[in-house]
Formats: sequence, C-alpha cells, structure tokens
Amino acid sequence: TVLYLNRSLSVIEAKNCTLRAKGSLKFPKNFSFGAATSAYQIEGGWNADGKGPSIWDEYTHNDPDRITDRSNGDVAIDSYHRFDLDLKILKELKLDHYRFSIAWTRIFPNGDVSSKNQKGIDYYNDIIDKLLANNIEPMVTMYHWDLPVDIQKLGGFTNALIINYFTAYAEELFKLFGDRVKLWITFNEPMQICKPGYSTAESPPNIKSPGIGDYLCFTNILKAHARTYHLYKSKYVKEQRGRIGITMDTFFFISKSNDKNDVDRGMQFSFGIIAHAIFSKAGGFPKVLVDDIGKNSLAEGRSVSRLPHLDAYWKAYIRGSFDFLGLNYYTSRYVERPSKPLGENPSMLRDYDIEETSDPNWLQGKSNWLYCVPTGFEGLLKWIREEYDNVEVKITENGWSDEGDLDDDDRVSYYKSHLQAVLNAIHDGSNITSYSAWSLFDNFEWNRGYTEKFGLYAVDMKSPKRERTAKKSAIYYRKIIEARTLVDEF
Ligand code: GBH
Repeated sequence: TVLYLNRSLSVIEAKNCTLRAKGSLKFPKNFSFGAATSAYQIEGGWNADGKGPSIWDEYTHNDPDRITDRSNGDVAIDSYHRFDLDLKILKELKLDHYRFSIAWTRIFPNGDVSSKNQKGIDYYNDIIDKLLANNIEPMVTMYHWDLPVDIQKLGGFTNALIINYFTAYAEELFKLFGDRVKLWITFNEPMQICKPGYSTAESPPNIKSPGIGDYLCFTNILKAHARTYHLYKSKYVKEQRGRIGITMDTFFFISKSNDKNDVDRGMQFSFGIIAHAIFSKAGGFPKVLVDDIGKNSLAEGRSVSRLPHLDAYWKAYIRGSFDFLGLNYYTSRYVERPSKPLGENPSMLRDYDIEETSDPNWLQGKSNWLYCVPTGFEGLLKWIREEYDNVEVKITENGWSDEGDLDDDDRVSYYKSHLQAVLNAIHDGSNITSYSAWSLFDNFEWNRGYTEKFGLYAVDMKSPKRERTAKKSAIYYRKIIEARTLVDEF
C-alpha cells in the first residue's frame, strides 16, 4: 500500500547528511534505477518444496542466541509465497530493474547437480517471467551467503573444490534462466563471505582461522568467479547476450593527515584483495598485500606466505574476467597507521595494520557501523575510476538503517546525498550505469535479526500476510525515477 498519496512532501535534510551538487541534477539517459534484496533475507519457505538447508538455516536453528532477537529466516517476509505482492511494489515504484539472489539450495538442495529440484526452479522462472512481462529487468546474484550445508561439510570456501561446485551451479543457472536473465553477478561481497565466515567466526560457517582461512576463501572465490565468467563467454554469451560481473563492498577511507598511502592501504586490503586481481592492469593480489603478508609470514617462521600464490596462469585467467564492477557502498572511516600492532597474530587485522575510526559529527544509522558520509561515496567512485581505468560501475547496494518509522526522513536524506555523490562522480567522468537501493523491504538483517530496518517498504511481521507499506523514502525514490532528476519536492 502507498501512503502519502494525496500529500505533497519535501526533503527535510538531516544535518551532516548532505552533499553539494557539482553539475547537472539529471541522470544519464539510460541510467537504470532498481532495488535489491537477497534470498535468505526475504524468502522464507526455508524447507518448502524440496529446498535443502543452507549454512544460515543451520546456524540460526542451532545458535539462536547469536541473533539479536533470536529470529531467523524460516518465514522472513515470506516472499517465497508472496512474490505477487512484491511485484505490485516493484511496479508501483517504477523500477527499471530488480536485483535479487537465487538460493543455491532451491536449485541443488545438497549443492550438487544430482539433487536438482524442479519446484525451486519453477519459483525463479515465475519471478523472472513476471518481471519481464512488466518491463523490469532481472539482475541476478548467484550467491548471497546461503551456502548448501553439504558443501560446507567439505570445507566450503576453503576447499578448492568449491570452484567446480560453484561453476556447475552457475552453469545450471545459465541453462535454466540465461535465455531471459541478461545481468549476472557471481558473488555478493567476498569480504563478507570470507571475513566473518572463515576468519573471525562472526557468521556462518563460523570458522575461526584468522590470516589463513580468510585468504584461502578469497583465492577460491576469485578462481570460481573467473571460471564462471569464462564458461559464460565460451559457451553461452553468443546466444544469450548477457553480461556478468561481481559485487564487492568496501568502506571508503579518509586520512586526517592527508596521507594518500593510508587511504590506498585501506582500499587495497579491503577492496583490492578481490578487485585488483580482476580489474587492474597488472592482475594478481595487490603488491602491498603480497609484500606485507609475505614478510609477516616469514617472521612467523613459515617458508611460504599465508596469502596463496596466484601463478601466471591464474593471474592471466582472472584478470579481465568482468563486464562491469558491482559496488556496495554504505559508509566510510578515518584511517591511520596504529602505534602498536592490532589484532591477534597472525590475522588479517594484524596484516592490515590500519586503525579505522569514525567521526562523532557523522549522522549515525541504527546499525552501529553505519554513518552517513556521502563525500566518502564520491571519493570511492573517484578512487575506482582512477585505479581501474574508469571501469563500468553498477552500484548494487546503498542504503540506511533505522528503527522502522514510516516517516523516514534520515533515509530520504541519505538517498538524496548519496545519489548526489553518484551525479558528482558522473560529472567528473565516472562510468556509472545503474543504482540499486538496499533494500526494497525491511528484512532479516543477518545477526541483527529484524531489529535494524533498511527497507523502502515496511513489513508487518506480526501478520501472517506480511503486508508491506511504503515509507516516505519509497515515494521519494519513485519521484526520482519518474523525473530522472534529483528532486526536493515530491
Ligand atoms: C550488505 O553488506 C549486505 O549485502 C546485505 O545483505 C545487508 O543486509 C546490508 O549490507 C546491510 O547490512 O560491525 O563493524 O564489524 C554490507 C557490508 C558488512 C557492512 C558487515 C557492515 C559490519 C561491520 N556490511 N559490516 S562491523
């Protein structure tokens, strides 16, 4: 339902969440506006119609105390049974595209092709067909953190077998949906797969292997991504004519002492660890990582680096394996070199050797890590433009958390200032072709359960029907999409 229908509204800008325009407020002609979700966060139907268990099903069931409100995604906002409601909303927002993810465990319940499940396939066929019938382009993420439990039993992303299993899953998606899906994203946020999953044990599979498991995970993701890319290019693109990329998240970094080296170090360790191998001219892991992790490894008495070696074959194979760069940006930090070593030994944090801090003047969201820093977004887009030869960027997530009020003025300010950052970067020459708001709905916010709301739409979690209601930010976003301009009145 749309509230506000007969009211005219205006942007009430929050202090410290604004950005000055550098040029025109108009978005480029073919710029695509969308909104994003992910399977585990919205679908529910956790064991419906033959779906297999993922590491998030297992974790929330076995360890409910680790979720702030002891909730899980068993029912979530029930999109598995209510896509027709979602479709209405996608239409009413006038979105150009919808970014959603496919649950591996619906297609292959145990992760392997032998377990193929037609009902899970039907669910996504229905979504894709209905989107296309309404002129909404599907943008599909293949993997948004819900690994089949049986694959984790073999070590998940620390076992190189994942390269074969992921590629087989991806190939099935090309075969099933590639006639209609033209925008593919292999992985959502390798950093958030590898760090909480295999380094700090904050999220499933909760492996604590700092400075070792994390680097194995990054390496295997890079290889699985590149395999999938090359498979698509050699076997499918000629007929299907789609495009394929990977989505990475990062904070941007600001140096109080204006030291560009600190900013670069922050960026290479947080973003370059994946992006450099794929998007840079040189390929491979960033030099600063190879050097420093190698040096630390030697000092620990090892003969080889904890950072796996990418040989000439893999370097060349991974480099250039993209049609676009998917970027999730939320917030920024100050960076400086610490006065004493950080983290345990060994660990990614110890290797990183950067202290991140925030600014008490930044407007803060409900999430303890989230501040409104639109200048950081503009700075990040510039850094990417310069570092990766003005690669085509698709913003695949950007958004704000709060308590869930329908009059979400801070979220309106956040979207306004961050879309301004996009316009400023385009003005300065960035090749940005699309923007997805995170998120279409309030949903299961991982370890925070349903306590932090990122949605343009609220969801009534007490009602079995899970009714959705437009917030002020939804109306604002719709107005921007209609006008193709950053507006103040709507
Ligand atoms: C996105 O990740 C996810 O893709 C999406 O599923 C999620 O709902 C959305 O963010 C909102 O969280 O607590 O200081 O250790 C964004 C990357 C990763 C940023 C975890 C915040 C926590 C940092 N996020 N990180 S901290």
